[in-house]
Amino acid sequence: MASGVPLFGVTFRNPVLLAAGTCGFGREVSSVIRLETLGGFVTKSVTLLPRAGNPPPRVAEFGAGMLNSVGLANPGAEAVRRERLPWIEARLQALHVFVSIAGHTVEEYMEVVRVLDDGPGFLGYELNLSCPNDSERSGLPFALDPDALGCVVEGVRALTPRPLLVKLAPNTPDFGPVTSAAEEAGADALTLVNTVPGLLLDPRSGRPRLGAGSGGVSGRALRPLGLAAVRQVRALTELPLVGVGGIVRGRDAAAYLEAGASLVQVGTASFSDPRAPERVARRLAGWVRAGGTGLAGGAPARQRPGAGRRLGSPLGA
Ligand code: RRO
Repeated sequence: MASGVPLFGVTFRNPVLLAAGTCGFGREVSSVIRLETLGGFVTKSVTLLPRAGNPPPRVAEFGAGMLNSVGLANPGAEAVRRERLPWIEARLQALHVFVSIAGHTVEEYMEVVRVLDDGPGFLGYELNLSCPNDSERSGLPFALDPDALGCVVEGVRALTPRPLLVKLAPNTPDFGPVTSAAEEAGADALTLVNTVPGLLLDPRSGRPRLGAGSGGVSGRALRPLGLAAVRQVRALTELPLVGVGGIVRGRDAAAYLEAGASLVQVGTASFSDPRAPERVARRLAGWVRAGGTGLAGGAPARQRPGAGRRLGSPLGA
């Protein structure tokens, strides 16, 4: 395994996490994914009230990945606080867990944090500001509106000292304004990227393959977009970056670290092969040992003053 990654005042066993929306709250995948081989995971996005999600089918495969429109199905903040976090606390102490949170308004994000913040079992939050499958706000995610994004981050920042990852969208025309807005409002790191909006049609009927119509593209097709985003944002900020999109092999994860990420997330690859995340972590370590990255001198990332610790190499090398 790659050696530990010191970040946010803890050490991640390795740089590989499971991505939001691909592992539930840990328990759902714990019989098929050896979670203890990973650095941690991000939960399914949590909203204040339970959401049933979108009509089926919610996922469709295509040659280069997957399209989804799950529609934020989740049990709501109270149930997560009462049932899911205690399970994580009891079973997964060596893992670092981020709770993904989502909402329609700044106040909803804040309310979710008020419900969860004194709960057990998690390190911090990933603010999902980039869900492509939410029709509120005229379908414009917070991540495409720097002012709105800044308001959410600022509102949550005032409520919690826990680390805040801010998850951005790949279809941002210019990462500059959203990066500055997140940083100025107190983000501790940026997660790049969420899925990109897309559509699959049945060629005979002309009808969408997903019940909700369009959805978010993930998997291999997303990798060039994720890498481009990490490289661009690396030049804009010294905040730590978390790279996600199309990671299937150790070398894909290594490319994200080369582009400037400190941690990576594996998502879609684990659906077809639950051993994929563990293999990515193992092969990434081999890749680094073999000198496949030029990272031994350390990453350029810094941490928000107050979050405290200076970063070493993202690989702990
Ligand atoms: O639940 C979803 O449909 C979903 C979410 Br919240 C997200 O952030 N990204 C995505 O592709 N699907």
